[in-house]
Amino acid sequence: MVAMIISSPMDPSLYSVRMRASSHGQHLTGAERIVPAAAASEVAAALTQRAMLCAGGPATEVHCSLEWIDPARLCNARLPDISTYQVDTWREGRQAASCLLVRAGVPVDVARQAVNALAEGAGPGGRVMRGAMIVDAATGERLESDPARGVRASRMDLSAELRPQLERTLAAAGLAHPRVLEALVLAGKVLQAPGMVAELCWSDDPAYSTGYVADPRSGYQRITALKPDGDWRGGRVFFVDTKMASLTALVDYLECQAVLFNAAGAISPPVKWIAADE
Ligand code: WAQ
Ligand code: MG
Repeated sequence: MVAMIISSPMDPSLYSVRMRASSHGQHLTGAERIVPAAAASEVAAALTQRAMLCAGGPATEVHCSLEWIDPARLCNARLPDISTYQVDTWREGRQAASCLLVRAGVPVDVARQAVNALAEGAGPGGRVMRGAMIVDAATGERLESDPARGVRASRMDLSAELRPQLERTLAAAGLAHPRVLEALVLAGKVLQAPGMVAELCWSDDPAYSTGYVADPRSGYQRITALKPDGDWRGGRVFFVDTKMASLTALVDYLECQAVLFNAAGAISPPVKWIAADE
């Protein structure tokens, strides 16, 4: 008789499944999920396959880890609301980004300095960082200890129930691109961090120029162009109120705290950005 151990579909445990792949020391791709125990090995296989088929490959090293999440430490949360500002040019988009950051409580010079840092490549030698800059929202000082890596938000996902439902609503709103869902989940976790004032982001993908400014009150505010087509620079900035939380507590939350989203926010139809005198 062959004994089989299968985790029961009723097992309420959740696992963090994380994959990262590199080619000769250069980061290629990464992805992560939080899934029920019964799905963990299947999801690990799917992420590993994604790494092996990655366009920039072949991957020479693939790391995939599965980690049990202590249910007592899991945080359940609701995703931010989504709005979209349409701009005619990336220059207008960058002005809109500064303006939304100011509305979130970031001084205008700090906002502009951060936009310029991403535009010029915020890593050493003007390269793209692997993670985010952390900026003191009051002074503009950069606080991340490693300027090449920055800080990486990790251990966040949608619940198994919310994922298909959100995929449908995003598709119906014309937001089917997987980057939207991924960035929304990341921003959702970031906005709940202690002392978080706002986040600024645009992709390093030369073919993807939409980015966003997120803040706890206004949610996830997309801006349709934040860089010229073909620009390979991009990144993220987390603006923090250092009086509200220590850097150690903030980084620990961003990297380690498991956050599972089980409710969606509202989605507003796109509107034309109108610059106000701010
Ligand atoms: N934590 C912190 N920073 C990160 C992380 C992370 N987990 N992942 C990426 N970054 C930083 C890193 O510097 C990347 O170069 C930069 O962010 C951009 O990452 O609504 O796709 O994955 O239409 O290229 C936003 C708009 C898309 C989506 C953002 O970012 C929409 C995107 P990418
Ligand atoms: Mg990228």
